[in-house]
Order: sequence, then structure tokens, then C-alpha cells
Amino acid sequence: MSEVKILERASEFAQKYNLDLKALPLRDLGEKVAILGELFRKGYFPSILGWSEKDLPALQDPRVTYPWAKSILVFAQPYSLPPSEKFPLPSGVIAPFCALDWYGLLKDKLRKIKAELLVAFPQLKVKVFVEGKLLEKTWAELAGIGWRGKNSLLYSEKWGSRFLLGELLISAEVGEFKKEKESMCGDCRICLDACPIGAITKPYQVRPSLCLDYFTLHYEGVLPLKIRELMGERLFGCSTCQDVCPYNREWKEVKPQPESGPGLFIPIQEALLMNEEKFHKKFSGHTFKGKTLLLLKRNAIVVAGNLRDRSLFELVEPYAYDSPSLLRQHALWSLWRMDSRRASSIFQRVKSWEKIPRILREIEFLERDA
Ligand code: B12
Ligand code: SF4
Ligand code: SF4
Repeated sequence: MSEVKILERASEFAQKYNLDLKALPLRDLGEKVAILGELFRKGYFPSILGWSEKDLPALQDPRVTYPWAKSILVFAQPYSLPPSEKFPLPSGVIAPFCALDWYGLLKDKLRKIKAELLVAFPQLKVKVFVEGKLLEKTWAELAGIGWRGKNSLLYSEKWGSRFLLGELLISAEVGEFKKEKESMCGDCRICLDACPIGAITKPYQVRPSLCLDYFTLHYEGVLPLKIRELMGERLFGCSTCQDVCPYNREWKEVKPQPESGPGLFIPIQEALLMNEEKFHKKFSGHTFKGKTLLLLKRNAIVVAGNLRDRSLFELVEPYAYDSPSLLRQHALWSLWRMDSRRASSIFQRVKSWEKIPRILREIEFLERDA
């Protein structure tokens, strides 16, 4: 089994599937990963994914879990949609990375490349990763895919930051360790200043538990009041720190496009009236795996409040009476934002039967704040 041939074939397959590919041998991983312990203690580790300190050794070296692994093939899948034409108001916005099922497309491609590599090299061991327990940006950076922006994302010359990463762990040693590319940010700090919530706490460091992407897509509880306001029109995901970046200014067409996905916006009315069947049809594929209609409705109710569009009042009102407590709480806030006078008579009614202390506390708070 010739290492050179493996890389040659992998590169051919990458080209065939419109992916960028760089390879990284798993020796000499560099001192870059030594910083992980410190990041964990400072709260920069994504506990939101269930990663904890006990995962550090395996994250620092994938061979801890996969002793047969000798290299990582890192693939970059660009994602893009034509800049959105003016969408009908009132609508909620969906970040470009999840507007179509780019993750699903990438996973399909990597599975095909794995199958083709195994036909050519039957002794090879291969494992596919897409959003797996792997330090994807770090390995991609060391493999030479691109450089870090101050918004913590990886940038390539061709695609700016608008690409996703996926990997094949393989049992042959290919590629070479690259010195990380110098950041091209210079003195720029546009993304830090544009982040609505200050989640980019320092250049190159994002605090996961502050990011609006986390709150709209991963956090399933009651949203803090400040977060609700800062969400603005964001229904799922946030891409502000990418939209403002000079390196993302040029729009580049990416083909083929995934077949499924909700698109860049959803009318709020549609989101509020959506049923399970329509939800699963619209949000199918890998990107929205595990996401629920409840999450969509919570976010749509919040966006309705932020739009302060009174035409949505009647649509949100039923959620204040007859829905899961999560939605009842957000609905009362949303109605209050749309029309505090009408909302206050609803508060009186709700107070006569509502039993959940946190909802009653929030009503009290809103009334006091009037
Ligand atoms: C958790 C996670 C999130 C969290 C936290 C993000 C964050 N930046 O911390 C949340 C949910 C908020 C999130 C949001 C997004 N994410 Co995300 N996310 C991940 C995930 C699953 C893990 C990343 C992680 O925390 N790793 C652990 C930390 C410790 O590693 P790290 O941040 O890379 O830190 C290293 C270096 O930065 C360096 N370092 C960090 N701080 C410091 C400080 C100093 C002083 C030094 C020297 C070094 C240093 O050391 C670390 C170790 O090498 C990865 C997929 C994966 N499995 O890797 C995707 C991933 C990073 N996300 C991705 C994307 C696309 C997004 C979003 C754009 C989604 C969207 N809405 O469109 C947003 C962008 C937000 C942003 N500005 O980062 C892509 C990034 C692609 C790219 N071009 O870079 C990834 C790789 C997923 C993928 N498969 O493509 N994400
Ligand atoms: S995705 Fe949004 S909230 Fe998160 S760091 Fe970027 S601008 Fe801030
Ligand atoms: S906006 Fe400026 S600082 Fe932020 S990633 Fe882009 S170039 Fe770097």
C-alpha cells in the first residue's frame, strides 16, 4: 500500500466532489494542543456538546481512541447561497450554514470517498468524522487548510470563512505537518465590535455559552431576557461575525447545492403555524438532526416580539394560554414587546391560573418594568 498513491487518490476524489483537501500526519502534533487544559479551565471548552476534561487526552491525540490512526485527511466544504433578495416581512432569518443541509452533503461525500478508497486500498482503515469529537479547526489549521480569523473561524484564500470541515482518519501516514499560517486580520477588529453580545471575548476566542448560535440552535431552555432582545430576527444560527468580515465580502457560487434545507428565512406566521410533519419535512437532514419544533416555535415567538409587529399578536396569543411552559413564558414576553397595553390584560387572566413560579416571576418583572 503506497502512501503517495493513497494521497493521490484521495486528492482525485476530493476534486471530483468539489472539496479542498489537506493531509496531516498524527506525529508531531505540535504544542498547539497543549493549551487545551488552560482553555478548559477558563470555560472555553464546549461543555454544551458534553465534552469535558476527561476527553482532553483523546482530543489532544486521536490515536488515544483510534490507535491504528496515522493521519487525518481534512476536507473543506464551502457553503453559500445567493445573497438573499429582500424577504417578506415579518420573517425570521436562518444563518447560511444551516439554510441548506451542507453538513449532510459533506457527510455523504466523505462516505463515498471512504468507500472508493477502500476499493483501491482494501487494507486501509478509515473513519469518517463530521462534527465529531475531534478538534477540527486545530487539525485543519495544522494541515494547512487556512488561517484563523479573530472570530475564531478558519479562513481559506478561496472561500473566506464560509466552509465546513470534515475528516477521514486513516491508517496510513500521509501529508506533512505545516506551520500554522499567520492570521491575515492585522489591526482589524470589525467582527469583535459587530458581535451583538460580545461573545468574541478576545481576538481568536469565542465563549461558546455566550454565542447566539448556541442560544438559537443548542440551548433548549428559557432564554435570558437580554438574549431574547439580542437575537433580533435570528431564528436559527448567527453569522454576524462572518457577514461583516472583509474577507467574506465576495459572494461565490458553490455547486452542487444540497437538496434539503429551510432556506435563508421563514415567515414568522409559517413558523408559528407549523406542525410536526411540516417541520420534519422542512428541517430534514444532518444539520437539524435532533432539533425540535419546540425550539423553532420558541425562537419564532421571540423574533415576533423583537419585530414588534402587531399583526402577529393574535398568532402569538394562543401560546400564552395553551402550550408547553417554555412557550407560554416566551409568548407573554413577546406579546408585551408587541403591545404592552393589550398584554397587561392578558397577564391578569394568566395570573389567575398559571402555577409555574418562573412564569409568574417574569410577569411580575415585566409589569414592574412598565
Ligand atoms: C463547539 C462549537 C461551536 C460553539 C462554540 C464556537 C467557538 N468558536 O468556540 C458554537 C455553538 C457557539 C459554535 C458556533 C459556530 N460554529 Co461551531 N463548532 C463547534 C465545534 C463542535 C467545536 C469547536 C471547539 O470548541 N473546539 C474546542 C476549542 C478549545 O478549540 P478551538 O476553538 O479550535 O481552540 C483552539 C485554538 O483556537 C487555540 N486557541 C483558542 N484560544 C486560544 C488562545 C490562545 C492564547 C492561543 C495561543 C490559542 C488559542 O487553541 C485551541 C486548541 O487548538 C466545532 C466542530 C469540531 N468538532 O471541532 C464546530 C466548528 C468550529 N463550528 C463551525 C461553524 C461553521 C460555526 C458557526 C459559523 C455556525 C454558524 N452559525 O454558521 C458559528 C460561528 C461562531 C464563531 N464565531 O465561532 C465550523 C468552523 C468552520 C471554519 N471555517 O472554521 C466547525 C469546525 C464545524 C465544522 N465541522 O465545520 N460552534
Ligand atoms: S456567531 Fe454571532 S454571537 Fe456568535 S460570535 Fe459570531 S457574531 Fe457573536
Ligand atoms: S472581521 Fe477583521 S478581525 Fe474579524 S476575522 Fe475578519 S479580518 Fe479578522
